[in-house]
Order: sequence, then C-alpha cells, then structure tokens
Amino acid sequence: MTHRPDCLLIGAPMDCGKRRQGCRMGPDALRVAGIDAALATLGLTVQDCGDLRPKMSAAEDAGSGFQAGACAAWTAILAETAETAMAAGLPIFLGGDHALSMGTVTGVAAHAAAAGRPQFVLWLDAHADFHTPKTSGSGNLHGTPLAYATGRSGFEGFPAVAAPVPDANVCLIGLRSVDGPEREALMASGCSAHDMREIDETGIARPLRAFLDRVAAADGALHVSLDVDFLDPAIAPAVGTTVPGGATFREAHLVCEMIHDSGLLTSLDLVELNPFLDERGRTAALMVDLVASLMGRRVFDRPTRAYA
Ligand SMILES: [Mn+2]
Repeated sequence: MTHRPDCLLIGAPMDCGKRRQGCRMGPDALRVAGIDAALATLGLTVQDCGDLRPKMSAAEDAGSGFQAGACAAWTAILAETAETAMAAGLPIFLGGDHALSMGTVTGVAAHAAAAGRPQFVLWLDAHADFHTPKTSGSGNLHGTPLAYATGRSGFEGFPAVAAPVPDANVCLIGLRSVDGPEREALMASGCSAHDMREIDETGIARPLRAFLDRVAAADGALHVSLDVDFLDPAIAPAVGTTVPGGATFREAHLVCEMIHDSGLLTSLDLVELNPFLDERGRTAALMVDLVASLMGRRVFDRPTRAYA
C-alpha cells in the first residue's frame, strides 16, 4: 500500500483570464518561496504533481492575453484533475490567474456531490468575481469564476457545470471593488458577502466564524480560494489588480488560523500571484506563510524573520 500524501501541489500556470501577463510564473514562485518545505516542517507529506498543461490547439496556445478557448481548455483539465485529486489528498492549486477556479471549484464540487457531501466555498478576494461573459465590461474571465461555479448561464464553450455550488454555501470576504452590474447580481444571489467596511466595523473573525459554523453543521467540504488581492497591497504588491484597503497581515493570518482550527479545509487555490510585479519575492513568501497558517503553524511556532 502506498502512502497517501497529506497535500498535493498542483501547478496551474494559467494566464489567459486577463490581459496583463505574469501569473503563469506563479507556481514556480511559490515553489521557490518554499511551499513544500513549509508544509514538511509541519509534519505533512507533500507530493508536487508538477504543472498542468491544457489540451488546446496550437493557435490558441500561441497567443498571449485573454482567450476564452484557452480558458475553457484549462477549466476542463482543472476540473478533471481536481475531482481526481480529492481522493488522493488535500489539493493546493498553485496559480495562475483566478480563472483557474472555474475548474478547481467545479471539480471539487463534483467530488463532494459524488460523496454525498455539500460543497462550501470561501472566497477571499477584493473582487466578487461574479461577472458573466455578458456582464463583464473587460471580457476578462478572471472576473467570472464564482458566477460559473454557482451555475450562472452565459458561459458558452465551457464545460457544463454538473454540480453547481449553491449560493447559500458561498461566503465572500474582503470585498472592496465591485462594479454596478456585479453588485446587483451579488445582492440578488444567496451568497453571503462581507466587504472591508464590515470587516472594519465588526472584525474579520465574526463573519468567518459564522460561516465555518455553517460548514461544520452541514458536514460540508470546504474549498478556500485565496486571491493575492485579498491582502493589502502594502504587504502584497505582486498582483495586477491591487486595491487599497485590503486585509492586514494579522487579519490574513487570523483567517488562516481559524480555518485550520476548524479542521474543515478540503481544498485550496492560491491565485493571481504575479511574480513579475513582486518585490524580492515578498508576496510569494507571504502567501507561503499563509498556507503554513492554514495548515497548522501556530503563532508560537513562527520563526522570527526580518523583512528586508
Ligand atoms: Mn479574484
């Protein structure tokens, strides 16, 4: 009998969800920042599955920038991989832009449906990613994955969503850049959405605890999608869509520590890291530290490190 790894690292160097390029370097930046060692230090076994390559035509592959065909191909291979990976360990998807979550969320949700468990999704992001290709002004698909995974229509050419995540099982925290049509769609939905104004007023623990309690009560599977722009740009500059007023270092770690304490996490996306925009790797290093908090590093275990 082979040993089941605790965590699977699955690289998705996907850069087709928007025009600004660089996220395709994200998986390697996270590796260089020591994600495997950080997990191993916690006593976890890690299997790095390398990077996925979508099946797409040479013409689609040749260009750069936004391409629906390439995104659809990524969605297909990611959904298939995510569903399979759920039986093998806790998958950590190394992005790649946020369009990769079209595949990862639908894949893990298909696995949960087959296992008879409800799928829950925690979306840590400055944006709601609730556009459809029709409402998106930019046409950038990295602004659509939550709409797709919850079963909204308008995604022609993309794989059918076999097990859409119910709106009621989705929680967004960190919002501070949501445009008109997206706001209307979000307010009309059954998702629970918490913007930074609310976080300022109540603290970040309150909405998170309420959501984790709901996941636990339903014996749900929990997918966390962590966008770099959830964090304040002062501590995480390596993202193409910086919005001031994001989560602080402590708020982000608290979220991760609470998720770990809940014991509920079943899959994870790390998205929108653009190493081309980073400062000496500090954003990649912070993302790795947050993963360590998610997977069990305690405050008292944290090595003291001077940030240069
Ligand atoms: Mn996002």
